[in-house]
Amino acid sequence: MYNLVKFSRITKRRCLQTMFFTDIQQRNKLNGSSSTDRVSAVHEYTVFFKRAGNTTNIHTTSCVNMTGSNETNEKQRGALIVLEGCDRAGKTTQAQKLIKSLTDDGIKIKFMRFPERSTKIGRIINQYLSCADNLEDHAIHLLFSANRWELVAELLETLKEGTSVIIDRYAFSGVVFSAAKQGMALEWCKQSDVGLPKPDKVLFLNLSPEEARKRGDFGQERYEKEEIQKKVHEYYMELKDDSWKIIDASKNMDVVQEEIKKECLQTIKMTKQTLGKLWVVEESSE
Ligand code: Z5A
Ligand code: MG
Repeated sequence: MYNLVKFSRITKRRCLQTMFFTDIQQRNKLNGSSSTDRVSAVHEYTVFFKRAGNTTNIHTTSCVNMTGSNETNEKQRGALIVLEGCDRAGKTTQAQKLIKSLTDDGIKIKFMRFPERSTKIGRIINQYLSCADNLEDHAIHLLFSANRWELVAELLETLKEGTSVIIDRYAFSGVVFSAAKQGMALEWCKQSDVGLPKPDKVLFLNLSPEEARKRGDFGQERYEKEEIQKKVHEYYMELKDDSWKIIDASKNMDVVQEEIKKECLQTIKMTKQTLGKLWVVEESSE
């Protein structure tokens, strides 16, 4: 009886191992990387089995299993990558270049941005940003947040089908621009975005307000003032965690692009199946 159980466990493990390698090799092919990239395959396999062998410790509240199952041949989800940074740091320019370059390389990739001004909520935000309308500080903060929540289903669906998403600004912008105002605490500002999909990587394009001023159109919209930008930078640094990478955005556009692309490819390659939830503390199910 013991031998039978042992045998079936080993057999099961071997089957899973074969399926897992095949899956990774297929993904590598799609991503344009070498199908013999065994080092990363072995790494992913090890991480996977550490988890699978310890299922009681997998926390359920702080991450989203993209398939809703624990089958091993599940489709690899896309990576969620966010570009953040102060005004005129080059987020939109870099995001667009990146989308083109990754698409040309055959990688499934989609562009999103916040605020997304084309929705009903987005149109109100646009009126506010262009100073055509005024809104109470807490109210506009919640609208920025609602603008993200209204697109979460679309975002999750895209990731689930294996397409990576590059987002130009996200909840971090929401928090820092509101917190830079009088009487709005950073912790309060985070609350409405708690539980959003957590980015696998945040690329922070770092540029001083002095450098930003030299770039086009600075000062046209509501927050484009130097003292606000300085506070915004401070708050960004308070939100920074291990998933952030600071990029020097004062360099030449192509140099910046090269660094960003390298980070994205690495993130796409190493993306785990479970997607975290933003600012949700991990809880063990024990
Ligand atoms: N906001 C908020 O309050 N709450 C929220 O929840 C969210 C946002 C999501 C509008 O956002 C405002 O909304 C924003 C935060 C607030 N306010 N501010 N400040 P937006 O994303 O729509 O803002 P934008 O109008 O697109 O500006 P931006 O994002 O700050 O700029 P950017 O995308 O970082 O820069 P860019 O448009 O790519 O480049 C700017 C110029 O610099 C352009 O002429 C480029 O050609 C040039 N450029 C770019 N890179 C370089 C390099 N490397 N060298 C030289 N020149 C360069
Ligand atoms: Mg932009």
